[in-house]
Amino acid sequence: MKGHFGTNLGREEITPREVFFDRRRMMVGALAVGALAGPARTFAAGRGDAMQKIDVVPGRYSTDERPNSLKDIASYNNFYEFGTGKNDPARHAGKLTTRPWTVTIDGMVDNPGRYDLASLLEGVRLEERIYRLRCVEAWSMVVPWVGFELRTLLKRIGVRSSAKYVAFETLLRPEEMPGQKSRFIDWPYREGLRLDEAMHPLTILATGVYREPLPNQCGAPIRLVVPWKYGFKSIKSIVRITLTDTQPLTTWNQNAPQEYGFYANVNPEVDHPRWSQASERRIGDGFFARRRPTLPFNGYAKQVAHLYDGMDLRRFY
Ligand SMILES: Nc1nc2c(c(=O)[nH]1)N[C@H]1C(S)=C(S)[C@@H](COP(=O)(O)O)O[C@H]1N2
Ligand SMILES: [Mo]
Repeated sequence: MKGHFGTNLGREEITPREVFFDRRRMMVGALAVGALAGPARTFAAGRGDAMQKIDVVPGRYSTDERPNSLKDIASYNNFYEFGTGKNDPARHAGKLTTRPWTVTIDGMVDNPGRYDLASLLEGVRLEERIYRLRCVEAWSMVVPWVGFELRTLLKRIGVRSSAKYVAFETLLRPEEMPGQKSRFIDWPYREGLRLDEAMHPLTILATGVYREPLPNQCGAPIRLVVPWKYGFKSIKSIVRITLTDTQPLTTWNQNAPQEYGFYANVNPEVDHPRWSQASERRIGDGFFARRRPTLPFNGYAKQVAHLYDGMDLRRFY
């Protein structure tokens, strides 16, 4: 962990660490992750090396498909805070200041507060998870994320039994996010998950890619990754996580409810009103390469389909 965000982040305005860091529970969490994922592997170059890699353990559920290049992953992005073109985030996100960074965690939790990111990550064992990302515009990528299960954080914060959903918000900072100067979206960008989706071990908070800290355009310093849902659910540059008992507003559902539902599970049988979702174009394959069939739940049906037993997925799209 050290070297990822450094240890010298500002600690001003944060909730006293004692409130949150029950040492024993934290250690148990770290051990549990290690036990599931096998022995720690270090990909690090020598100490002091500018290119030092993040320590990670190989995580569960990784696809064995070949990951996209870092260049693809960092140059073909959706991050409307920096413009609507796929290259805009790479061009403009460099301006974003990502440290210090705090995440407010509030609502139906035992330990609400405004937490310094470094302190939130202390003791968390980072994993590498190679996941498919499937965008609603029918392109896809394979990304070697570095991250940890969202449920690890939620358990440490203490979720009250009344909570049913988790809401997320991105940073609002128009001085550094030029896209926020136009009002086509009611900023900040918002997303949400049902609590059982948020607690699913496939749902991670990512802080890196290719064992490096996230490039800003990929949602630095911390973003959500929900691999069985369309890409827009994977909210970037998170500053607030709220536990609530009502289904949260989400940016795309609010903007165009007939096109973007709250659930947004990848589903080849439910078309987007303006195009088919039955197949996808893998970035890096070349524009004329054959499209690939899209898999239900983006290939993660075995792990997550049960979450939707008895639900009509045409209605709850
Ligand atoms: N804050 C924020 N998060 C966001 C977006 C955005 O515009 N703003 N775009 C979403 C969409 S539509 C997709 S497909 C993914 C893209 O993630 P990537 O650029 O890392 O591939 O980010 C999602 N998260
Ligand atoms: Mo997307």
